[in-house]
Amino acid sequence: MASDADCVFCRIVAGGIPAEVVRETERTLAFPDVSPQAPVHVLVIPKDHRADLDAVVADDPELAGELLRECAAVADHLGVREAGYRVVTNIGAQGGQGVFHCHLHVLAGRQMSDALG
Ligand code: IU
Repeated sequence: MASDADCVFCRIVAGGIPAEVVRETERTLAFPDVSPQAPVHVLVIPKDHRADLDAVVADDPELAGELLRECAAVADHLGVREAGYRVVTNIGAQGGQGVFHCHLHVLAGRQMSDALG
């Protein structure tokens, strides 16, 4: 499905919900998380609707690679790549996913704990 009218991230892609664009490619968009958990907290998403990274890897591994490259590009763009950053993606309800449109969290700007949940 290219777009889901009920999906909040599809509505951001379509421009129906405003978001500051941090980076954009033909197939990806990066914008700040509305509830930042670190000084830098950006979400990198595919523009087409995909439920999670698992679905992207299964359907379009090249896009999965592009999403990961975009995380590094966001870190570069925001000047945190050298200091270090964290990339997290939650998959499924038990994985802690709340929005069911694939997104990679890019977190930086503070020391990350070694706890992984
Ligand atoms: P999760 O991995 O699905 O749990 O993360 C969803 C994230 O989406 C969470 O950090 C929210 O703050 C964020 N978010 C957002 O940035 N804008 C929105 O309109 C909504 C959620 I709804």
